[in-house]
Amino acid sequence: MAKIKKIIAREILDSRGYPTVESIVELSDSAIGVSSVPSGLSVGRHEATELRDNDPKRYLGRGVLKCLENILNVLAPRLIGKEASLQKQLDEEMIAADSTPDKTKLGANSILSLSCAIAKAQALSQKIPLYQYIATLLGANTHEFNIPTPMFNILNGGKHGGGNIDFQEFMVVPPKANAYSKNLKTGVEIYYALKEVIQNRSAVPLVGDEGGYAPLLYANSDALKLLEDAVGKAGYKLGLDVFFSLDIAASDIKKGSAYKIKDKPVALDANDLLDFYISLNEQYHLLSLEDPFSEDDWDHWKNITAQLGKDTLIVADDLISTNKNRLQKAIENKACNAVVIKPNQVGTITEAVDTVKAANSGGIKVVVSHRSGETNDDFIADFAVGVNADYVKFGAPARGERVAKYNRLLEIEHELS
Ligand code: 2PG
Ligand code: MG
Repeated sequence: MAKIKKIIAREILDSRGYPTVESIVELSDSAIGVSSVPSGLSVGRHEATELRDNDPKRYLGRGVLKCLENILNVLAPRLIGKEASLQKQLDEEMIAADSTPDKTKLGANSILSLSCAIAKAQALSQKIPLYQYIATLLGANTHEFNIPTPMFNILNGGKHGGGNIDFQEFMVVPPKANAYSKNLKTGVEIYYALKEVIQNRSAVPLVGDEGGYAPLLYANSDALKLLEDAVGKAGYKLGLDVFFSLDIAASDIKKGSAYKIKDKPVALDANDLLDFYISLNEQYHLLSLEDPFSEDDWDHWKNITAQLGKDTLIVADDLISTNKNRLQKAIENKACNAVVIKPNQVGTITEAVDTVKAANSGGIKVVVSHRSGETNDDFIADFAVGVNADYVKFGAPARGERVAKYNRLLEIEHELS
């Protein structure tokens, strides 16, 4: 049984060049866990607080020196000397030290970097893989593991695409039945083909925040046509070898009470937008549709789940924000049938695991996700395997901070075989 001996915190950069927090936790048996936190751009209103310095003289206010102070002066003194195996108690200790409902005082970024670093150090101390340690937190079978199916975000829009088109993520998803390494190859080959499809139209294949291409297009439906061409060019069949998924991130396209999309000359109300989704779904048989409506529009979430939920995953990201209570409400209201889990939306591993438990008991599919601002930390890959997620969203299969996660899944697949 090892105790927490030493805690170090540093300000490092994420994939956007924004500062983020890295924590290093050393145990009495010399096991060390290092973890850095990601950061979202399309941030839900119900997410826990990401604390920034707001000092305009440093990094345009994006510095995280206050987080480092909170870690060293407030959290470390409460954690040092404690048993590292008591993840739940340690996370609760940090929640209590913050004492606000949204972690506004100390910052979810400060707390999560420690929560993850403790988990990594403890797994090392127990000489077990991190995914196995995560499974013990869930109270799950630690002998049977699966690699979740990847959703490859190969075309970026919305806030991640700098205004090229409205919908945020256009994803290709291979079948669940296939081995992960085979599915990775499929995603990568379609990604290569998409570059050619874009170049053949004399456009420059520049990429967005998650490494997917971000061409300037007239309509969101044009992006689906490009994807369709790429699938064919790569030698695959849509609906057989691969399926389409969308993350609309609808809170970001809502202006007042209406949604403005390039495909229509006038802004749409929620019912018209639903009709638009229904027509897209008739054409493409979408595997999943994430955040189709804004984060508090419960009525239309219920409506779309009733209408499309039988064959399509209606995935709640901003609506739930990995918050267990909001997920309970969604289950009671049948407002979704799948949920995105992002540990930094709540701020501790324990809370993220609790939301997964609620999803499992409510029959809700689990999509474990990175953020658009990432580091090379591959914690989320182990987390996804440990909680037995159905799907993972790690962006495009390109750029260092994205492939770190895809490559870690390859490593786990190899280990399990
Ligand atoms: C999303 C995420 C991750 P962000 O909306 O699902 O893909 O984006 O991290 O910017 O919130
Ligand atoms: Mg989302």
